[in-house]
Amino acid sequence: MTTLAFDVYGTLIDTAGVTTVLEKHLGDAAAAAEFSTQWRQKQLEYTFRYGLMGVYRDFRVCTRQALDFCCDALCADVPAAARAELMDCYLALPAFDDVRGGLELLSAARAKGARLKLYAFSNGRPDDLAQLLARAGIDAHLDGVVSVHEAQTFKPAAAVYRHFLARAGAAAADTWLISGNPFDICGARAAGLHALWLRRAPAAVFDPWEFAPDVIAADLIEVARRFSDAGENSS
Ligand code: LAC
Repeated sequence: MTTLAFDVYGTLIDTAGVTTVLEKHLGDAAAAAEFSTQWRQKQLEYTFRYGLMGVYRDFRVCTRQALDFCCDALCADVPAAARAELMDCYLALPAFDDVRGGLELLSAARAKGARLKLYAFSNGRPDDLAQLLARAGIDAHLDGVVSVHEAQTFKPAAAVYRHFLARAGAAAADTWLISGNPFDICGARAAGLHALWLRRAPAAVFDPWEFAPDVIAADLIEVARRFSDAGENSS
């Protein structure tokens, strides 16, 4: 049995989906794109910092604090109601275009005998993830959703990858993390899992660390083709 753990934000779900609402409030497309990038970077920085501090504040808190930081840092006059709208937007972010097709291919492969288990595995809160994946219409393809919330820390702490394996009842040697986030790939490799980096931007550069991805793919269709014959002849 091969277990695939799909990262959510930046892998299945596009965090740049906030750009349209940001543009409405900031009034210009370039400012909205810049804000969206910085918001995401700050959100992740906060997860790393809380992780190192040994203090847990959930992902929604990190997202909100990062939003408030960006409003201050970028001198954006975003009133409270607009900030609330942006936070709601985070619960309805879109899936990347290739995601539904890729998951359908994997589901079809399973129906033909591929021995695969499919999970979402994310920093997000369980209730936020349930809403997000349902609204994006992809939850039905998954065997389960594992949140770091259950381990009370964030990726790339080794504890969260161990938690994933325990929840999925999977061995590290049979498990692949599929992620668009290089720090997540490094964390999974350091914890002994296999890892596939979804290089969503062709110009993206991977960190020059010893924890490199086993495989690089451009989209979920390529991922699905790679795993479609997984373990058909083994247990
Ligand atoms: C997640 C982060 C990496 O979904 O965004 O876990």
